[in-house]
Amino acid sequence: MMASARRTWPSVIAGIVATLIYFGVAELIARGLDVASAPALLIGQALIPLMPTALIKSAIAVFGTHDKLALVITIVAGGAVLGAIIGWIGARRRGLALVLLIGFGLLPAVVGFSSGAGLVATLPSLGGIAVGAATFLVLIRLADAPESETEKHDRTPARPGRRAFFGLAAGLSVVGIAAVAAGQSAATLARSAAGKVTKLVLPRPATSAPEIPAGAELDVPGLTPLVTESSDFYRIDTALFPPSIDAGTWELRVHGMVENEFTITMAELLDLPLQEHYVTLACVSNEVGGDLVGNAKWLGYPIRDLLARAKPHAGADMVLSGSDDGFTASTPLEVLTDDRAALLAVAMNGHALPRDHGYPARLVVPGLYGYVSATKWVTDIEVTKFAEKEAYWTTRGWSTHGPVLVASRIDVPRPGATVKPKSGDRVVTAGMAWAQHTGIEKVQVRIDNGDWQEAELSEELTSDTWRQWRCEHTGLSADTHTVSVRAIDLDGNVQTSERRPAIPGAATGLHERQFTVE
Ligand SMILES: Nc1nc2c(c(=O)[nH]1)N[C@H]1C(S)=C(S)[C@@H](COP(=O)(O)O)O[C@H]1N2
Ligand SMILES: [Mo]
Repeated sequence: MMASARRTWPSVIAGIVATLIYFGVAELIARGLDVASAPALLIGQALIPLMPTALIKSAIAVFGTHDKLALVITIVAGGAVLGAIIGWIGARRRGLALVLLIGFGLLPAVVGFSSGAGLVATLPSLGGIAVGAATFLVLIRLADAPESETEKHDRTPARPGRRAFFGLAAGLSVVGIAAVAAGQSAATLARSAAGKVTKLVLPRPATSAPEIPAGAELDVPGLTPLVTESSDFYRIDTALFPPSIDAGTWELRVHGMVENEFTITMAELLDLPLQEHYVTLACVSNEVGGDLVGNAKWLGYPIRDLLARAKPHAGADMVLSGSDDGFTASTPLEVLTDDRAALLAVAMNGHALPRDHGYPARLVVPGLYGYVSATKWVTDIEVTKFAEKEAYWTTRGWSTHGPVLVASRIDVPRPGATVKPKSGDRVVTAGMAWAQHTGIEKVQVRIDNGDWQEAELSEELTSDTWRQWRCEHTGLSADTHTVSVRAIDLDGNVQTSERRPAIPGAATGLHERQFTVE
């Protein structure tokens, strides 16, 4: 049986309003119960694993870096579109529409529950479903009512039922959106309040980082600074909101295949001799030329010494570190026990870790991508075997071992820039190169298809940090040119020009940029 347009539109509108009420009610319940399961965000989480694997990490990068408000708006708007479709179906098959409303409404409950938040995480969605489905039915009934009345009696032009329908639909939409907005603002306030608990008083480092030599920074306008400000440091989080942990109650448990299991509190950790190291951290999903890489001064306790206290059993070959948000990373045990500056860090650039970067404690391991080493909000260290346990990204198609590949990037000139040659006909190109824990041997730059030319390198801070490069070019025609760059590490690995996507083990290829000489 075909439904008429007169019945389709009210049903579509009822679907949209029911969805907004769903989000609104669920949001208020989430705030009331103080569970971190804002349904709109749980849906974001739910969608991530449904995306093609190659997209997942870039999606995470986008969610992690951009305003969460935009995400909430996108998801509520997307939900409303889905609600409209369900409403359209409902004009024909009301029962099916209800099943779909309930089914989609349950998604966040499933995500919340399976992320280990417990049954309480399902309550916001269940409440939202109940009120949302009731809204849908009431609106449909209201839309239906006047039609049958006008059919019974004369064709009266006044349709009080219709007016009531639109009035109620508009009113409830406003209520739903306002509830989401109120819930989100309350959550934001609660989070910033929670961030103010127990401020860490940092001890003086037992071993300080080296002074930055004058030659470690080249003077080129537009070139990335050697040390990245914490507020400019890239962010990758699988959790849409960073957990807020009180340093006063934080504990790290070290266990698994060890002789001596123990837990350590923040007070105990801060009492240990802490070391300060500059380490450049990079994300495996960084595109060629991308900016998911940064360099900071970290203060922390060597993981090697923590593990020495735990005494790993022979046969163990991996450390699975886990955090409060369900993220895990698998790091080769040998990397954590050799002499590199792998740290359980409590400070970044001289201050307690910002919440986004792992407050109150995180791991930082030179030479490995973040996803296999740099667990933020770390609370658990389990000594185990690669054959027995798998980490968060590894179960999603990324390689188990994540050593950093030699890489380089062009910062200057900006893409598509028009360049006026300096004194004489000199054009300057500049950028960054990194091969953490191996070190950069040289950087070579090429204009169009010319010969590779050796760039000037900034003085190395340590082999764990990136270096700046700068190159001068003369005799370039007043035309558009392409500059490319490649780095060679101290083991003699030449950065490959072969283009490969980021999954499973980092993108390769050379960074190129076009500019015009005036
Ligand atoms: N708990 C937790 N730790 C995490 C992640 C995460 O999503 N959750 N992302 C990892 C990834 S993929 C990277 S690249 C680094 C990024 O650290 P940053 O956000 O401080 O730059 O953190 C790692 N540690
Ligand atoms: Mo990453």
